[in-house]
Amino acid sequence: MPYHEFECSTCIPERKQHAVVKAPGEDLTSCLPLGYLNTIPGSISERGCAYCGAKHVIGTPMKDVIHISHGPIGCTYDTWQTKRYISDNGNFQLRYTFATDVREKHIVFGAEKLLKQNIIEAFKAHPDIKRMTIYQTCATALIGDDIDAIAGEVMEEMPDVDIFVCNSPGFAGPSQSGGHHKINIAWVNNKVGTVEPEITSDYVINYVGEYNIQGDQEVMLDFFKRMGIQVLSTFTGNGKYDDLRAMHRAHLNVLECARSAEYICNELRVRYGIPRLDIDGFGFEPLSASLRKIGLFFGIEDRAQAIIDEETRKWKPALDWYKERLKGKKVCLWPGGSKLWHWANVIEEEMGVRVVSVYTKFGHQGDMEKGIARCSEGALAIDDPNELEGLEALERLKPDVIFTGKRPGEVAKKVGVPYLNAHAYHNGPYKGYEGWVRFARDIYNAIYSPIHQLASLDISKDPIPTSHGFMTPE
Ligand code: CFM
Repeated sequence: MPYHEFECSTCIPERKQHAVVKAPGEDLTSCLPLGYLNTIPGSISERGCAYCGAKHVIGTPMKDVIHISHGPIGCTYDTWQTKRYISDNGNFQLRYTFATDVREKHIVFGAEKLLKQNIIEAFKAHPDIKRMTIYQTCATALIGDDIDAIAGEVMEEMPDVDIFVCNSPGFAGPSQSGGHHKINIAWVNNKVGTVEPEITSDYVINYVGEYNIQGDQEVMLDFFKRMGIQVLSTFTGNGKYDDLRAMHRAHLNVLECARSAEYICNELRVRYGIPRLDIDGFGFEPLSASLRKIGLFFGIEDRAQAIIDEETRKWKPALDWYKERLKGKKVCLWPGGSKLWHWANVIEEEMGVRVVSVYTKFGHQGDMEKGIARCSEGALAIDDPNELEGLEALERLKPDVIFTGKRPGEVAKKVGVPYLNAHAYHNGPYKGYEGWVRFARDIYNAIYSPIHQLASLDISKDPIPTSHGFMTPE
């Protein structure tokens, strides 16, 4: 698997080891792109920071909580509402964002007083909400504010509230992945085991690493409910703060995104002996295998099989209709983390598209290894890409569609490549059988929409289609 050097990055020679082309019969152990290292100076990375990974990926999906950033207002405001992790309490966690608005004078004199004032003010403004998370940022980490001490003071003064502190400033890791780790461990250290749940079933799970993007989690919970499983907590999509304090009583941790949440599962195994079962809600086959595995664990395989049969019968014909029309279409699969391996081979197998490139912004080597293993020969794999490399890859590969985030997605549109939002989805949920068909329909619509032919027209030269045929410019 030879390294791939981008022309635009020849001035940053270290970048060469961060991209590879999968060669015939290659051995993954001998040549993987480097990954999960600090971004190379000079390369304008598309990564998020460790604060963002802790707060916006994992903390904020919790729904009955005031989430405060202790720092300059930009940290929270500029990252607000870019996600679609919905909840069933009117989306409290998405509607409001809170920051202590640290200014220069606080940097000089300290911002602990300001923090305490803000905590009390926020609880007073929302008297129904009794739970809070507080996030350190680079600025308040550097001046050394003791957030834990302030939270402790407030909890003493207001005995009906509970506060969780996450000390994961932006610089606490090479990317958002560092923040995932920090908040996983802080939660298990400080909150798990502080509430005792009511157990109502013989089959009790935590559903971990699932963030309810456009309702993904609701689809999966419906399957678990039909199997008679009690879901004690959801980490953290649509998650209730107090349910998540009771994670220690589950019989099994069912883990979706291993990149962001394997840490807490591993700790729960060590500390409470709860086994970890990795599953995959995307794609008919991976989802069916996952439901079977959970059924097998509890000895209720027949219940899983009944769901698989019913759902497959209902949705497979629609999926096949799209597969027929998507066959051979070239795709760049450029998400942030684990979706490169969750999706790589199953979209080829079940939708007929061909993955010509995968990338990850913050995946570890293991994510890249799994992603590349699931790609066909010739696929270009890139670690922590920059915008110019993305453009060069699009030029070289000429994909029919790319699955990525908003920022690279808008860039792709400008060069005439349709994009699907791999993070927040276009018309999700994408999990579950029906969701997978919805994903196929979004791909179909992205590729075949006539808007792309119109967008690539040069109206000064090309004939313009109108309702009565083509009009040629003068
Ligand atoms: Fe896991 Fe995620 Fe992802 Fe992730 Fe993300 Fe995301 Fe993603 Mo955006 S937790 S690693 S940090 S599956 S926010 S819900 S879509 S980059 S591939």
